[in-house]
Amino acid sequence: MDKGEKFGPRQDLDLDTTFQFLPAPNAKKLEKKHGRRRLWIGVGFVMAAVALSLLTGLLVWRLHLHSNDPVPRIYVGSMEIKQHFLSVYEDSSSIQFSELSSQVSKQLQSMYSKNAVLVKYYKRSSVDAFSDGGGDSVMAYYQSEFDIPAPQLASVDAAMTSLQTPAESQQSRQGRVLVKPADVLDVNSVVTRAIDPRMTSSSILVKKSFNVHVQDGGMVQSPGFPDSPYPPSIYLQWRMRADPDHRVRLDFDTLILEDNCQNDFVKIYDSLAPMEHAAITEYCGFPHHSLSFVSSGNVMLLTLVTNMEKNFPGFRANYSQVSLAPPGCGGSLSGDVGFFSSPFFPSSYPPQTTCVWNIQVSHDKLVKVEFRKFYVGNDSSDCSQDYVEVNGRRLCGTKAESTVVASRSNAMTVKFNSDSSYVNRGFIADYEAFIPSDPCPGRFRCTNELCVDLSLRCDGVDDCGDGSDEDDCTCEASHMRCENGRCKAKFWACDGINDCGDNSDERNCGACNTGEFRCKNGRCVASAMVCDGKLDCTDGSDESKCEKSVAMTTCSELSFRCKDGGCVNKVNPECDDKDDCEDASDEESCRMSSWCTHTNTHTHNNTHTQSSCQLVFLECGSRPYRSSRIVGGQVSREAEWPWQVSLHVGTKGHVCGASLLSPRWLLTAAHCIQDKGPIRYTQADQWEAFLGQHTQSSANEWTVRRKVKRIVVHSHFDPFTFDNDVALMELDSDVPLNQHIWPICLPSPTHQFPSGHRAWITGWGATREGGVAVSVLHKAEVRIINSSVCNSLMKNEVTDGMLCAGVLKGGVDACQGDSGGPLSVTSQSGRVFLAGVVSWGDGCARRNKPGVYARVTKYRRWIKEHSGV
Ligand code: 4AZ
Repeated sequence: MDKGEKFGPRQDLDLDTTFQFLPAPNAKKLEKKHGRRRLWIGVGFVMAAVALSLLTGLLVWRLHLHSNDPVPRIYVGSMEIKQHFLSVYEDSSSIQFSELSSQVSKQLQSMYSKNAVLVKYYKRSSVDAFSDGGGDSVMAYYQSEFDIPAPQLASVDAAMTSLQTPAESQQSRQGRVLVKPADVLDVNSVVTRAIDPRMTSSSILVKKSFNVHVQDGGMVQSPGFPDSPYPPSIYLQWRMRADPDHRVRLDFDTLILEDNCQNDFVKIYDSLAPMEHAAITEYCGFPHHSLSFVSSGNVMLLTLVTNMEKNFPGFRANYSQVSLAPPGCGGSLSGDVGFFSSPFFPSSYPPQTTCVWNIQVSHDKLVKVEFRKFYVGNDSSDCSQDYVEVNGRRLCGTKAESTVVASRSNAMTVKFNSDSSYVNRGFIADYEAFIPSDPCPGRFRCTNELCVDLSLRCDGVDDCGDGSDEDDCTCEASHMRCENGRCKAKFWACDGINDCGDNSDERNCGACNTGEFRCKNGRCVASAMVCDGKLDCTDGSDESKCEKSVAMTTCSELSFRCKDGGCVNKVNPECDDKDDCEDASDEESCRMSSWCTHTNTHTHNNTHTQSSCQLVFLECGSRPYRSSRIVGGQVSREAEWPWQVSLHVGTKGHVCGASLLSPRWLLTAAHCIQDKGPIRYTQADQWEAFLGQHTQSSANEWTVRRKVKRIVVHSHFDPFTFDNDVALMELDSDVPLNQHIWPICLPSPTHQFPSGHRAWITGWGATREGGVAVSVLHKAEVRIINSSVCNSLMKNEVTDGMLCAGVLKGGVDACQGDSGGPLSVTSQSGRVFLAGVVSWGDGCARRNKPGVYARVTKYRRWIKEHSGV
C-alpha cells in the first residue's frame, strides 16, 4: 500500500468474513407539546403549570417504560462435544459445519429452555467456529443473543453462570454426561459468559474474522500497517489454530495503539471465543516490554477493537506453533547449582500450566533459590491466581529486587501455577547448595539471604536490596551517619534527595527555622511566601516549583522568559499544553511549522517522487502516533525512540549517535567531529545520517539516509575537558516525519531536570567497557545525579555545561559508540525532552562513576542562534 493511502476494509474471499451491525436501541422519541397563546396571563400561567406537570409525568412514565425496554446482550461460550473432530469443521461454508452448528444451536436452546430465567429472554444462537478439543472431542465456540430488560441483567448473568456449577464441572471431568442423552449432542462441558461490552458497542460498524493456520509460521498485522493508521469502528478477530498437540505462539514486534483501552485495544484469548475467563492479555498504548504469548491448547484468538478515527499505526506480530510439552517445565534437579525458569521464558507463560521442580542437593547442605526476575500473576495478597510456591509459601506479583528463599533441608519443591486467564512474563531462578554454618562463603550474607561481595559492605549503596549491607556500619571520615544507622557520603547531605531512606540527610540543612523555607541560594524565607507570586528568595526558588503559574513582572534566573518579555515562574511551563505566557510563546517553541510529504507516483514504468511541504503544527517529543553502546540496558522496540539518529562515516559504519531536532537539524557531540589520523571527521561530506534505524546490520524498511551539508561544532569545545561537547549537523534535505522519524523537544534554558528524575539513554554503543557496538538499538533507564555529588565522584571535572546521569551502583551506563546520542526525559505532560548529549565517563557502568552528558539547557540559545530551531 502506498504511503498515505487510506485503509478501506478489504474483502478477502478466502476468509470467513462477516459483517455485523448491532441492533440499535429503541429509538422512540418524546413529542414536544406546545402551549396556547393569547390567553389571559393568569389562565396562561395555570395552563403552563398544568402542561409542565403533564410533561413531567409523561417524561417520568416514559423513562420508567424505557428502563424496562429490553436491551440486546450477547453471551459467548464454548461447548465440548464428545465426537470425533473432522478438519472440515474448520470450514464454515461446509455442510458438516452447518449440520453440527445447527445441532449446537438446538442443544443451547434446549439448555436455556430448562432455565426459568433464561427462557424468557433468549433470542438465538450461532456458532462461530469449531476446533479439535483433543481426546476425541470437538470444541464449539458460539454466541447467544438475549433481549433483557435492564433490571433483569444481573439475574440473567447469574442464571448463565449457574448453568455450569463447580459440581457439574466435576462430574464432567469424571466422564459423565452433563446433558441427558435425550439431548441433541453428547456434551462434556459448557461455559457461557457475557461478552466484553466494548466488543458490542454500537459504534462498531465492521466486524471481520480471519482463520489462520499457524503451523508454517507467518505474520498478522492491523489493517494498513505500517503505511497508514488502522481504521476506526472495527472489530477484527484472527482465529489461530495449531496442529493437535501443539500450542499457538504470538510474538509482537510492534504494538502502538491509542492510550485509552476504553477506545482501542488488542485482546488475546486462550480460546476461539472472546470469553473473559480465557482472556490471556489486553493491551493499548505503547507497551515498552516485549510482548510474546503462548496458548495452553491448540487455539488462540487475537482481537482488535477500535472506535474513533485516530492516527496510530497498530500492530504486527509473528505467529508460529510450538509443541505442547513446555521445555523445562518441572522435573528433578540435582547438583549443587542450577537454573530453571517459567515455561517459555522470556515469553509470557501460558495459562493453565503447572510445573513442579524437585531440587535435591548433597545431604549435608541446604538449598536456596534466588528469583532474579519475577513477574507472576498480580500483587493480590492471597496469590490465588498465578503463583510460585516454595516449600508451601506462595509468591506472586512483580518483584523489583532479587528474592531469595532458603530451605531447612537438602530438598526443596518449587511449584509454578497459572490459572485460566491473564498471564505475566514469568520468572528466572538460580538455585545453590550452601553449608548451614556458612551460607555465603567469602561474601556478606544479607538479611534476605542474598550473598554480596564483602567490598560492598558499608559503601553507601544498597546492594542487598533490603539495605542490610549498609546496616550497623562504622562510618568512615568521608561519610555521615544517618539516623537509621546507615553511612552515606557526606556530599549527599542536603542535595534534595532522600539518600538515607529516613530523610535524615535532608534535615537541618542550613539554619532555617521551622515555618521557614530554604531557598536554593541558602537564604531562609517564611513558608507562607512560597508560591505567593513574589520573588522572595531573589533566586526565584520560592516560586519555581508552583503548580499554578502566577503572572509576574519580576523575573529571576529560574523564570521562563516569554517572547513578549513576561516571565513565568512555574517549573517547566514549556510544551505542557497550557498557555502560561500571555502570548502563548511557552507552547510555541515545541511546535514546528513545516511538514513535508513525499509521495511516489507511477507513470509509464517510471516512479516520480513528489515532495510537498506545508505549514502545519507538529508536536516534538511525542511519539507521533499519540494523535499519529548502552551497558545494562535492553533491546528497544521499533519506533520507540524516533529522534535517535545513527551517524555513519565512510566504511566505518556507525560511529556516533545524534538526536533529531527538526526535519533538517541534528544535535550530536563535538568530540565525534574531531579529525583522527587520515579520517577527516570534521568534513561534512564524510558523514551520513541514518534516521528511523533500528538494526545496524540488516535492512530496515523505515530507514531514511541523508548526507550532511554542514557541521557547526561549538567554538568553545575543549577536547581535553570535553566542556561544550555539542555540535549541530544540517542535513542536505529535510527528512520525512513519521512514526519512526520524529523530533525530540529542546528544553528552554530554565528547564529543570531535578536530581533523581528518571531518564533514558539509547544507542548502538558497546554493552560493556571495551566491548563492541551492538546491532539492535539498546535503551537503559538511568537517573539524573546532583552536580555536586557528581563532581565529588568525578574528580571535579564536571563543568556547568555538563549534566550527570547514571546508576551509582554501577551496571547501567552509556559507553563507546553511544556518544552524541540523547539523554531523554519524559515531562509530566508526556513529551520527551533532550536533557543531555552522551559525552564522556570514567570507563563504562563502573560503580560511583556516572555518565557525563552535555547539558542541553546550557546550549539552548546557541542551538537557536546556529540552526534557527
Ligand atoms: C565513549 O567513549 C564513551 N560511560 C561514552 C560515554 C561514556 C564513556 C565512554 C560514559 O564514547
